[in-house]
Amino acid sequence: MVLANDQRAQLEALYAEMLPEHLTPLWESLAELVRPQPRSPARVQRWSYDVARGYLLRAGDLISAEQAERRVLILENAGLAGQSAIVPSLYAGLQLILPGEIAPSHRHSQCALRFVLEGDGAFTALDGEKAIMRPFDLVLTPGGQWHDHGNPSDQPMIWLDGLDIPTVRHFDASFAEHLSEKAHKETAPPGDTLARYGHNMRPMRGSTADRRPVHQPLFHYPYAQWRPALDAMARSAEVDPHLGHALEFLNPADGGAIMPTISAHVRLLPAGFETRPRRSTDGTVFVVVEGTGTARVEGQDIALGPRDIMVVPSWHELVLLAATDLVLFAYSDKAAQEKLNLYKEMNE
Ligand code: 1HN
Repeated sequence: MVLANDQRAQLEALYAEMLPEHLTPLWESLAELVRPQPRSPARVQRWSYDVARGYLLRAGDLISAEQAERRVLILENAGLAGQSAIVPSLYAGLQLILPGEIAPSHRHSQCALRFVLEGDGAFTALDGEKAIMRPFDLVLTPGGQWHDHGNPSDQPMIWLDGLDIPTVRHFDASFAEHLSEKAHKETAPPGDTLARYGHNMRPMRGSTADRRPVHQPLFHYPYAQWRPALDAMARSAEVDPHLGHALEFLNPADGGAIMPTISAHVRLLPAGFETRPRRSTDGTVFVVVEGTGTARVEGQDIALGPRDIMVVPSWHELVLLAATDLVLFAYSDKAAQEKLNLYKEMNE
């Protein structure tokens, strides 16, 4: 805006007078408020699993899971300091549960996913039904459902938590409560829901509607199912130039994203493959499941190794280069953006 000196002075005087009335001029901030394209405050970042794990295990010596309620190190984006956010809409954390520990039952408005990184045999119980967690399993705890965790195995268990905390905060819509008992009473044998809804089938009679919400029955997507599916796809399908071989996790109730605010997928990039450049409005959290490679984000190279975690904010150009076969898990707020008609991508 080009303004004459005296006009500027008079406007500044006006702003100063209005300020106590909580009135501010749109014309001074319009260009900043309505951007021609996204300019995320979030930064591109990678967390080395080994470094984060070291700190998490040290926290494990100092505070119990029960004391902490959830023993988690937040992966906080440097561009969003103090917001407990990895991208403006989403949260990420690394949770540790040691042998014999429990994390008590609670429920809240926020939706969560767990992606197992280490250990075998701990569980998440959802409304009293356990999902036994194995490496690289995806487990959901959708909003409003009671959940507790326990580790009856003899190994530490570490998983990535992905939640829509900043989204719920944005809408000022957070409710939470604790169960009076530490663990929910068992309502079904482990794996019951997976057997009924995890194979493109659903019960004809003996509906679980009294126990599982009809709109969101399935909450366990085992590695033992998704990994062979990805392999079969890689053997038979032509590789997508932007994504590699990619499969999205679905809610069997409606064929849509796993939860109302969060989408998740896995992909396999064959050794030597380099993706075409792509950008999308859903800032995305990636986890390396296996292999090594490089992420080139806006021309900046980030080395990727097993279990590393990387965030690529909205509208950053991403090229992935696979040194070996590279398998990635990813989650984003695409599900929420599509509902709001905001989602866009650009594939070069
Ligand atoms: C939560 O419920 C869990 O259940 C983990 O494991 C992390 C962070 C904020 C709010 C709720 C869990 C969380 C959380």
